[in-house]
This record gives sequence, structure tokens and C-alpha cells, in this order.
Amino acid sequence: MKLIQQQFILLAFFLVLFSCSDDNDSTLIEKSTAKEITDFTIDGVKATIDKTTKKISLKLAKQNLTSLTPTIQISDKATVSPKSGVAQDFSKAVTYTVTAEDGSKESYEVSVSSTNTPKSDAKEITEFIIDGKKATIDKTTKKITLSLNKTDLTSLTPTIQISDKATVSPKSGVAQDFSKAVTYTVTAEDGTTTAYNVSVTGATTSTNISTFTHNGKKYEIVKEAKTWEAAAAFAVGRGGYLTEVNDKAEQDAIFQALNKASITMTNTVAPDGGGGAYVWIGGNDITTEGSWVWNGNNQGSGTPFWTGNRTGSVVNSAYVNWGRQTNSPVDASSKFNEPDNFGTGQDGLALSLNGWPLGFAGQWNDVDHTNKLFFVIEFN
Ligand SMILES: [Ca+2]
Ligand SMILES: [Ca+2]
Ligand SMILES: [Ca+2]
Repeated sequence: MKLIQQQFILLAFFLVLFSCSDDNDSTLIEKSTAKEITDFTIDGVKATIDKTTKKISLKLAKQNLTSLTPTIQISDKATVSPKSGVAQDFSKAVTYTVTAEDGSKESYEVSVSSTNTPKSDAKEITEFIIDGKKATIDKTTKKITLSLNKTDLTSLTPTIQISDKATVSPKSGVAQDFSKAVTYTVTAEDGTTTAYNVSVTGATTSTNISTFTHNGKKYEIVKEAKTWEAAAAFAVGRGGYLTEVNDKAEQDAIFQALNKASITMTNTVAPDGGGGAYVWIGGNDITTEGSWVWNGNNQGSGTPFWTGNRTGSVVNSAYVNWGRQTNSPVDASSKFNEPDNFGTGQDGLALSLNGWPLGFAGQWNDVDHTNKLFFVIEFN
């Protein structure tokens, strides 16, 4: 009985052993659970793989991330989807799923970023200052306006603030002629541009301008030294022209007003005019030597009034008051000392304030038109 019992136990043991042997096929050759991404490389750059959070990150020195092909190493016997060697759009995060041999899965989130930040398109003028006064900047119309308490706007130096990495032309700190609108172009880092229109309004009256009238017309004596051309441009900017002296009455009225205008002689000297003090009036022979014209707005060809040098002659009985030895009325004979086109050339018509070796105060001299002199504006 004991033997049978022992045999039964033995049989039962073998039965159990045998029945277990079917399962042993799988438990002995266990399927792998490994499902790691061990290496993730794009363009030769290895990603950082966080094994805990399953996040993979990679920085590339390129801006376009929409089609990048990674090379992926994974655990033995695992598979990955999407596959290694297949391009993906990394402009957003891409999820890679690794499936282990045993069918279990792990997801990795891959984020690629660019070390190339895009070039800035910022191109604003944020501040525009002249003489400490801030201009008004209209961001919509790109118009910049500023009013200053001065009459001479021909050489003002703005200080300009612009967007980071942008450039502006003309540059900040460089003087411009604001007697007319000036366009400033701002170029962003990415090469795009914005144009700003800058208008400066000057004072309408000033201690630098004395006004008088003659024969129903208004005149201004401007006590700011400019070249003949700049003076003409300034006159035009104010709605007038450098005065055209048509007769003795007008000449006398102008000279009388000049004498009352509190002019500091040393501020309006023509060195080539015997070192005397002068003001510009509207004549010149800039275009053709010896062809003197009234052209006080510096537009068109002007009205001829004198031909030749000091031995020349008037055109169409025009009034002239060239420098001469005695302060006598104009004589038809050749007694003028001017115009003499002295030195390297003299093409601007100046009225003397204090006389010079070849003429008296009030008389005219041709002097270098690039001298900077005060001037007289006539208005119609
Ligand atoms: Ca006149
Ligand atoms: Ca000349
Ligand atoms: Ca001269």
C-alpha cells in the first residue's frame, strides 16, 4: 500500500512536471522587454536622451526643421516607429514608439530646436531728437514731425533711435537740410526696409529776421550766413526770392533797412570782396561767366541785367549799382570797378554794408558765391 502510494506521488509529480513543460518553452527562452532608444542622431548631431522622462532633445544650426532624417539606435529585438532613416517634420515634436520583442511599448517625444534664431525684421524709428526736442512719430503713416523755434533748418543734426539690429540711412548724428522733408530709410537685420518721412517746421518769426516794406512789397533781412544758393533755397522755402533790385528807390529802401537791422558786420564777411561785410541779393553769373541774371529763386535761367565784366554794359536799361570810385550816379562810361571776377572767380551778387577798396557801402560787388553771407528776401 505504501509502495502504491509512493508510485502515485511519483506519477503525480511527473504529471505535474510534464504538464509544466509546455509552459517552460516560453519561460526558459524569455522574450525581451527592452524598448529603449539608445541613440538618436540627425545630421551627425547626437540628441540628449532623458531615460526617465523619455524625452529626446536636439539642437541644430539650421532654421528649416520640416524634413530631417534621424538615425536611431534601439534595444535589441525592438522595433521603432516611425523608422530610423525616414524623414520627419521636426518643426513640431515627433513621437517615436519603440515596441519590445514582448510587444510592450514605450513612447519617446523628440523635440528639435534651431540654434539659428531667425533674422529680425524690426525696422522702426523709436525716437527722433533734434536740439533736445523729441519728434512725434506716427507708427502707421511713418511720418515724423517736429517743430523747432528756429528759422534756419538747413543744417540740423538728429539723434535717432531705431530697432535692435536695424540700420538707418542717413545715419543718426549726421546733419541734414530740414528746410524740406527728409526721408530716412530703416533696414532691418533681415534686409527689409521702412521709409520714414521727416518734416521739421521752423519758427515763422525770429530775431534773425528783420522785416520791412517798400512800394507795397514785403522784404526780409535774414541774419543767418549762407552760400548764395543756400540763401536762395531758404528764400524759396519762405515763399520769396533773393531780392531783385530794379531801381534806385528799391536800392535805397533796402540799404536803409539794412542799416537799421542791427547787423554784426563780422558775421557776414566776404574775404574775396576786400574783406568787407555784404549781404546776398538775387543776381549771379554762375551759369555763364559775365552773363549776369536776376535769378533769386535759383530756378530757370533768370532775367539778364548785365553783360561782361566791369567794362560791360546793362541789358534792357536795367538798374545796376556796381562798385565804383565815387559814390556818384551810374554813368554809361566805363567807370565801374566791378564786376571783376577776381581771383578764382566771383559769381554771386553781394550788396556792400561797409564799403571795400573798390566801392562804397550800398554798392554791389561780385564775390565768390560760396561765401556765407546774410541776405535779403523779397516777396511778391
Ligand atoms: Ca525788386
Ligand atoms: Ca563771375
Ligand atoms: Ca568782385
